Amino acid sequence: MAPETPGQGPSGANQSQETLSNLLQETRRFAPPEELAASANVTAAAYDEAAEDRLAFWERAAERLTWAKRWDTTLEWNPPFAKWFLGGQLNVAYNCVDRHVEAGRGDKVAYYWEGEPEGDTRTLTYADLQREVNKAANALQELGVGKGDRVAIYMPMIPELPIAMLACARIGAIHSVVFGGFSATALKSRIDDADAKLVITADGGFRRGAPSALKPTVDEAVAECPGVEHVLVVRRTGQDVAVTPKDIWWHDLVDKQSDVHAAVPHDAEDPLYILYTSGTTGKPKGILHTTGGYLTQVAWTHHAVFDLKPETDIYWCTADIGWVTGHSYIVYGPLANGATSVIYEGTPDTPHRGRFWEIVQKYKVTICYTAPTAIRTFMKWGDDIPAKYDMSSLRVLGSVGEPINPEAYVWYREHIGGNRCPVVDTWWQTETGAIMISPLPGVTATKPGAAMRPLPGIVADVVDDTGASVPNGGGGFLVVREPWPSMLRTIWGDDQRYIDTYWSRFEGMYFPGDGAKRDEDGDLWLLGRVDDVMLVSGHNISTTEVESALVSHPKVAEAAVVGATDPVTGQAIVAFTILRGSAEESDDIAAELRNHVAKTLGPIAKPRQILVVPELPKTRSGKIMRRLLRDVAENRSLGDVTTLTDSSVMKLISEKLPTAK
Ligand code: 6R9
Repeated sequence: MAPETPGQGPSGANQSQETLSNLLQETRRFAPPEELAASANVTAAAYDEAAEDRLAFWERAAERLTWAKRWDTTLEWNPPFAKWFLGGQLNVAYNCVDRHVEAGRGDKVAYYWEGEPEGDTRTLTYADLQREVNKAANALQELGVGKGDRVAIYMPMIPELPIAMLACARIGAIHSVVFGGFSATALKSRIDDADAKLVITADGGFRRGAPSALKPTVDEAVAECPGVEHVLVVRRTGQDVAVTPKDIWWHDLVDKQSDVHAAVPHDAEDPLYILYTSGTTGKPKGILHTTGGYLTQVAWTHHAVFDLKPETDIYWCTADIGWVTGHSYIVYGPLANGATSVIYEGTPDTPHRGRFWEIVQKYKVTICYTAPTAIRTFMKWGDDIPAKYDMSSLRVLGSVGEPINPEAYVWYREHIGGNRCPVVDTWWQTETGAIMISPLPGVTATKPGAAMRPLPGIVADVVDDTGASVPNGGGGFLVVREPWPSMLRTIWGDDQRYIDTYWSRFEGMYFPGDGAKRDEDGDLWLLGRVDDVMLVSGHNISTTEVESALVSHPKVAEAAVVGATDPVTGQAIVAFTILRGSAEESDDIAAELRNHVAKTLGPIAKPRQILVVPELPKTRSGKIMRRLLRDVAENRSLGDVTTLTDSSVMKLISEKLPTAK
């Protein structure tokens, strides 16, 4: 989630190095496996090279791409507006598809697509992808879509989704992918804001074993968007759909097109896409990414952070393409690197709770990139489920989306990675476009729960509320001090909001809205959104640390912690916990967990109240919505719940709280 009003949370403004908790003692270390380190794509030298000459480092990363015209200026920086590789020209789709075919790798698989219904699969080689993207690009042009036009894409996780994105990129149209779980209102506001002239969708997708319609939502949204000229519809589920005069079937239009299409080069700073952040309040922010710098950093980070060996690796990122993780690490990064990826349409529990591990076994996945929310769910379901599958192919594991609790990290390492695979905890945002802070799997001795160091070429820091760097052992606000190639260029149509949201809290620094601490070794630990920090008896305590302490108890799978107003302490800690599969709820569990937190973190962090709940409220991208839990804990009526995955969860939780009605 993106910062709405950074530093304006209940205690965010007070957060500083003196008062931020620095309580969690984590001593486990995991050195990189020797074999991986010996043949790693990127070694420790990269840090020195980038430190010596950052721009030269990014130039070398850009040289991994194929440019139609080399740039003249590596970086033009008029703070806070950056232009990278100015004067350079390239085509993103050519880089992601054609150049691999031209290099004789047309028969290499780009995507193994696994539909949710078992046995419903497709395999697309790079040559297949080239034909499909070309046909789609020709179709878009037949519909009058041209360079700079906006195309809204609202689709399930089917191959036509990346194909549609690449077709836009090829012709220079700007795509705006809207996650398929969003409502008609959310879709409409995004179509409106971007002023899209085309919407690409499907009749529906499969969700938890049944077809789930998308088209009616599009109809409802488009009815109020007069600027939309056409709706291009993929037939996926075959369910009955109403047909409006704007509708065109994908198979009627795209299938008949020529599979040849000349990719014209675009300027490095031409827009590639808009992606709206899942902001919880206010108008969604259209994060704008451009062409050359974005592709440079997503491709390099995918190569470096996952140690991707395109010839032998089978890479699987479990995110939805509707989020930035899917844009950068299912579509653009992996394809630019010529990777073979798995795309899975469905949910992890359909038709059974071992589906993910069955997919790993089936495709012999070597690199798996998923989110803490999923990992904690798997912990809750029990160790015996992954144990049934052969996952010996795995060699690198990644995590993204939220701070990963050390215990979840260790569980992931052990039960999924067989204690053999490095786990890379990757910090970044929709706004940053690509990974910013992460271990390198062949270099870094990792600490569970720490994102460790800014990647080579990234200058991040932790500062106090005056903007001064904190020393080792201190905590405060995460900032980025220098522009980076894949940074957002602005908020679509609103430069002022871009300045206000990200560049106004600290002079000359990008403020992502997250708290962090730098440990005694100088390694970084992300502490969640500063708006979530709690102020208890004058101490700033991060929700992340208390949650991690709770998850370190063998009976707890997942925890969410909030600060509720308290007459004595200012705020008091209220914890919502989900127990592991095998743990029984008992009367004394609350006391046991409170004591466990006090023992692990110190008495100041002891929750006032602990509730065992069946579920936690999550955004559609899987992040815990603490704001709603604060409402429950403070006995208020709930705020905006429209971004919740499942609004019935809040009722279940309220019922558990003795003081809440
Ligand atoms: C990629 C993505 C961004 C926010 C970010 C932060 C949280 C993401 C994290 C992490 C701790 C990590 N976040 N990765 N926090 N450790 N490894 O998730 O983008 O949806 O824009 O969310 O997610 O709070 O500011 P986005």
